[in-house]
Amino acid sequence: MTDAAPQPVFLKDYTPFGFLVDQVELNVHLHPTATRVRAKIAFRPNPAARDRRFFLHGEDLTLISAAIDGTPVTPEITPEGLSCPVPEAPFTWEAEVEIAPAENTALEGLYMSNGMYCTQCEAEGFRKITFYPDRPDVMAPFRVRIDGDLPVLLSNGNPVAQGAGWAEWNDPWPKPSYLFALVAGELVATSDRFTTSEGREVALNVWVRPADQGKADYALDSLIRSMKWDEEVYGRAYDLDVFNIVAVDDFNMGAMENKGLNVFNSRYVLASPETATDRDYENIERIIAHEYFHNWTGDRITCRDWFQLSLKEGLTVFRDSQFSADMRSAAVKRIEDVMTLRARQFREDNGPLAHPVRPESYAEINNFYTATVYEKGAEVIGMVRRLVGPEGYAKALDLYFARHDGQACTIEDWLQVFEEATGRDLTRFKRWYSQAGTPRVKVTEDFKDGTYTLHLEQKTPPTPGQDEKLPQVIPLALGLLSPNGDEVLPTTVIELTEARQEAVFEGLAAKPVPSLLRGFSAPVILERDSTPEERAFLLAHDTDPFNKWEAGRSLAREVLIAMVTEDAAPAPAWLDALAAVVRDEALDPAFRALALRLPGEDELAEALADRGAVPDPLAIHAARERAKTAVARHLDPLWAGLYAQMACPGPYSPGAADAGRRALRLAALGYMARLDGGARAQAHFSAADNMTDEIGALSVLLETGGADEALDRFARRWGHDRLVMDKWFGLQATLAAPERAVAVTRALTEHADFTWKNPNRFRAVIGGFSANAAGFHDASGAGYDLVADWLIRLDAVNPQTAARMSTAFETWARYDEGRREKAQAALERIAAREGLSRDMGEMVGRLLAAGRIAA
Ligand code: 0A1
Ligand code: ZN
Repeated sequence: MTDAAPQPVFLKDYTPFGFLVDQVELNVHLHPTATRVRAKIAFRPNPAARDRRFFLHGEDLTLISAAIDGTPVTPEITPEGLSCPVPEAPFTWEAEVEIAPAENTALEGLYMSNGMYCTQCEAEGFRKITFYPDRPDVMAPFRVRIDGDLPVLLSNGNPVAQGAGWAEWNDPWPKPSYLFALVAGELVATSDRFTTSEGREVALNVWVRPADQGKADYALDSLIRSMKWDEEVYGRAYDLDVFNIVAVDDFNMGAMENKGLNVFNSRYVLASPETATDRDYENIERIIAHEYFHNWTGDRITCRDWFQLSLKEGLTVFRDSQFSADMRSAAVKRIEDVMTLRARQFREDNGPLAHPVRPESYAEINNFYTATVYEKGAEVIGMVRRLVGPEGYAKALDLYFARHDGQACTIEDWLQVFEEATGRDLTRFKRWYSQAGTPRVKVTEDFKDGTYTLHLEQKTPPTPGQDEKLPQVIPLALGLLSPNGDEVLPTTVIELTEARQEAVFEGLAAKPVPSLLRGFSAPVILERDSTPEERAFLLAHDTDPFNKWEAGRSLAREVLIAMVTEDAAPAPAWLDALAAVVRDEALDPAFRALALRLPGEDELAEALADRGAVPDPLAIHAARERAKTAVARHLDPLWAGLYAQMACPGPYSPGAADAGRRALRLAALGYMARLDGGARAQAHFSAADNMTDEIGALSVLLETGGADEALDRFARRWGHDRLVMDKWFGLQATLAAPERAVAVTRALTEHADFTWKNPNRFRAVIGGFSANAAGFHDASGAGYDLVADWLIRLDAVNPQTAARMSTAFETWARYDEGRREKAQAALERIAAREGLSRDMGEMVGRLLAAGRIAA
């Protein structure tokens, strides 16, 4: 290992940088292996700082020359950066460095992707472009000149001037270096214009490679809707003359909010009905909105340090969720968000990688772009909004933008505007930022003489480094239903603040059925003994769409657990309740499709572990298969009608209404395949005129067997399209039967088109396989070894993506001793590697340490 115990950075150690930057001028002369970057930076002493040591971050840079106020200097250089004596007055720093973007496989800093140059600077990539105080609290205007033999040369801000082989850009808004971007390539734009509420004319461009021309319309349309929405809902207008979006094939994450020049993973830009699924369209809309919204929540107001990451990410995820809810079905969006939260964030919070929304230390910040910082961070904002109400929220946000525009802020600044705007004390609420783990709320009840009492107890389990937990402030939205199904108490929010509390409801004629945690009003786990009859009753009668779905989901979970642990038959009450939902034409098809989706294998494993059992991945897989077949049989009379009824007339539209119909139709197709041997799915596959139907039918065939021919046809048809082929690779790894999964995945890694250095392709295969619970947790340990081998291989070229993928091992400690031993051995093998990255070193260290405690 390079660094067995990488030096952690602590939140408590924050100190401001000793200097302010008034202006940055960059001149980038592009060359694949010898790009020259000249920087001229105006520094002056920071009156708010005591420490005046002049240290500039810099990694993998060859320094050609350096000067202060025109006089050459010879700084002291380490692998992390340089230092040198400087005047005690304002001064100009100049440096020229050389870098090799074509050799940059880590995809941080300036790199190349298919002949185009692009940058990724968040979190700490700018230091690979030039020497700089690469920290978010140093904000400056940037002026950039690019020289390069490519037709399109882009950077942040407004274009100043351009000629053959050069272009100049000026970004007047002070920004931290992580928002710097540069793109150069042979690109074509899909363009439009937008006039802001402030009367500014903005040129909008979505840049793609010529071969992808024609696939950017939906991204552009999503951008325009996002701009309008942010003006209408948050009063935020755009602030430059151009807004550029670029699609790139090699990208570590989803997209990046660089000021005025968003860079996107091409999978979140490119779409046509033939190549993109409904889910892809939905993701494009959401991520375009997310990056655009960052212009205010991230760029204009940024983070003081990386511990405050959720200040911009939690808030921006919250905003993009509101946007998606407005564009589509709010109920369906909420259900999908909660499914993701539980699958990713609850899993994180309950395992060795648990950390607070605002972490207190890290070795590598790239490891903290997590579901906790993003999704739990968004839930925390949703709770604040629930506590202060929509008007209080709007007032606080106005104050936030007015007071902090142009600043690098903290969670304290954020909470302070709520306290001032609403008069509410958030001292206790702030624990949501510092305490890791998912609170459990245990509910018991009694009913006497018309009085119904809920006894509520909350407890947060220990997480690594945090044994003792304090009670959280939990907004609990609830309603009460009378036994005949009428709502006797409409949605009411009660606030839990103590470890134990009661809520009393008087004057009731009969014992009500409670509908608790409506709309999933807080990211907690509700524990309450409930009968299948009561769940079926709520599934039929609850007026809250989230809880209606939740009732069905928890019913399904209980049934499946009984099937695993007691080898029980699927409960008829569940099958009947499901049939009633599917038959109910008053319900949104998208909702009905969600109701037909069974809890995943990982969710069941988690539920079992939670009850003190050791989950058996194969038994879970088998029970789930049996349950699906039982559903198929029980609802057999419904499928054909549903399949016919949900066909979409007219040309493909990615909107929520048609997407919901397709989802329900494909769900029906999936169940039908268990009865007709896949005949209808084969026909559906052959007749498909859009990717949703094509890949939907292919998934059905993969699950039920008999997909070989369809796979071949698909590959012949789409072999030229990287994004479509990612789906082909991913599905096979994810859906392979447990006993074949390792072999199938290994074969995929041997495929000529397994271009593993491309993060999307690596994620499709290795990430897809890791999501195949029964395959990955194969008792032989072969799944662990396969993933470990590939993590080791990728770590040497792309530490960031490799480290993210190590979360495959997040749940290893919940399994039996045999599996634990093998998983631990695989992790130890990674940890022992010579030259392991800091990213991977930290992840594997955390995975192992907490696992050993649990073991
Ligand atoms: N800020 C971006 C995501 C992002 C984060 C880190 C990156 O590299 C380490 C790249 C992108 C967002 O929230 O969309
Ligand atoms: Zn973001």
